[in-house]
Amino acid sequence: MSENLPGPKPPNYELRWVIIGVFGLAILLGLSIWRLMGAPGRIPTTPQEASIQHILASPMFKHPGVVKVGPHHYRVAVVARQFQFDPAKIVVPVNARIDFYVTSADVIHGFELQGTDVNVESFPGYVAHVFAVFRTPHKYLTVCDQYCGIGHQNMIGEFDVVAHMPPAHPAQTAGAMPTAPAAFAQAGKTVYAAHCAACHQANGAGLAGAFPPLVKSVPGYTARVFGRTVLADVLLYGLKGKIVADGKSYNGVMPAWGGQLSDRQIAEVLDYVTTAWGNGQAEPSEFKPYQPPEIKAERATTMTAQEVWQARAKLSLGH
Ligand code: HEC
Ligand SMILES: [Cu+2]
Repeated sequence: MSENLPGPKPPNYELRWVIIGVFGLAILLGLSIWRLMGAPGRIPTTPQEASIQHILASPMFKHPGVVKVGPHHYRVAVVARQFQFDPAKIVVPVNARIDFYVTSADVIHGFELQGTDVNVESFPGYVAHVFAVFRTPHKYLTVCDQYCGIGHQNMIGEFDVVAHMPPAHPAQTAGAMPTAPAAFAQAGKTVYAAHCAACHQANGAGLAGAFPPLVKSVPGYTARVFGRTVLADVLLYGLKGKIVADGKSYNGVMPAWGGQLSDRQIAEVLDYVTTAWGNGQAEPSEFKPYQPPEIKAERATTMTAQEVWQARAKLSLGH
């Protein structure tokens, strides 16, 4: 009753709201710090760093630069790092489709071709993709438009669109990789019969519910940007986790073969499964057979069968 009467307010009337306000702020601040400090759902740092290494070790980014992938079609792979672009100078021809793939080796950078619409953010652990066609010869600057540290202003590269490409350096054409003799796939057939057919069957059709088919599903890997590497990982390190292949679910364990088979045998069996049973026709046109050095390099990235499963999940093949 007495509170509704006019008259002097109790002495701490305003202070009450100050205290409630300060407490509210403290709770909000505490909650945000708690989230940043490792509460569930925080931005993962370790797995992401692992995938930076994985991306940088992949065939596309191991030797970044320009690769001709078809008539009037080029692929440009760029690695941004503090404080430069690799490669610093890029040359492409006019009237060709240019696919840019940009990744970052350390912090967030940008890749902007000044005066054009080509402008992507490059996050460590991710690959940005954009394509463009340039109609007239011109020299552009490539700049990093995300402040990335003290040397940020030095992150400038050159991008030249020329009327005629200079003769390609051998390492700059997709065909530069040594082509496997047909003998590779042939030898792979023997490896397959000895080590794989028991589960995946001689005709590659697998056994519904137990062993996934390799028909159709293998070209799904090689058609994706990092699929080629992940397919080699499946062989070297195995695969464990729920997957969907050709519309059916599997949740088994693919044994790791890295310990039993040599680099050459793994390249051989991969060259067999990527070409047998009509898979060859489904491969992308720039597909090149596996060779032992690629397998050898992939052995350097030690993975578990679960990690391979995670890498496969990123390809959106079905899981
Ligand atoms: C003991 C049985 C077994 C053997 C032997 C075996 N695999 Fe597998 N493989 C599996 C299983 C099970 C899976 C699915 C794993 C899962 O569910 O995560 C699989 C998955 C795969 C995949 C991925 C398929 C997809 O759709 O993602 C490939 C490729 C593959 N195996 C190739 C081979 C090759 C090549 C060999 C021989 C060197 C081989 N496998 C030997 C059981 C086997
Ligand atoms: Cu930068």
